[in-house]
Amino acid sequence: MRHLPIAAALGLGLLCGTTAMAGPIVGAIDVTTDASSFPAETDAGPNDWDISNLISQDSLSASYESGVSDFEEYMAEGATDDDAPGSAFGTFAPEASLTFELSSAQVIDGLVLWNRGQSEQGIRAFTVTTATSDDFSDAEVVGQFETMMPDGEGAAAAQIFRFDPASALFVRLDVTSNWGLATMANEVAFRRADGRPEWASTAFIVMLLLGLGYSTLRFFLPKY
Ligand SMILES: [Ca+2]
Repeated sequence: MRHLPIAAALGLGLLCGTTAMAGPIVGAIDVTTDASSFPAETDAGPNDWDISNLISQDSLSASYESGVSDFEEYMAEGATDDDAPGSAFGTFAPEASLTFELSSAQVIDGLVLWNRGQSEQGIRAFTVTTATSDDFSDAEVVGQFETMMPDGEGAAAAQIFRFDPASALFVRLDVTSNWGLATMANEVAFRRADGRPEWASTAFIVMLLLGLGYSTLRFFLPKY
């Protein structure tokens, strides 16, 4: 019974330590697609709808520092994308494969998508696959998702999609449908799973010390 406080402290600490894990937001260093983007000459300028616009941060209302900014803290700022010309990807292909390359192999457990705000535009359903090999020979399908229908108001809100932690140097979004007119999106970034507890680490230490202190006191107190 004397070891009960220690066990309780460890148990509670581990419980808290596993309920909330911190992790930074991570941007890709490159992105490619098998789909043809809208012809540049039909819009405001060259490469206006190029796939590289997906990782530009150009029209986000608040920028992040890849690998540094805390994902949850950044998301709490409520950054939107204003749908500005020249900062979105667009294709008429209803199905498109979007392949992102990260700066190094790392464990990720989510992504954030700023889709299109215009009605009948934007990614609808998509599958997420991760890999550490560029030929995707070790590919792992981590989830299938559907976005919210664009409200037609213009600015696009962030949509977060979480999945089980998976090793990734490459992340592929296979778009399987759009919201009617075109497959478009403003920006994509990822969430790295750092595997360290957030605020709960403080609670863990406090409970561990309390448990150890109580056990030590019990050990030296006279026993009747
Ligand atoms: Ca963009």
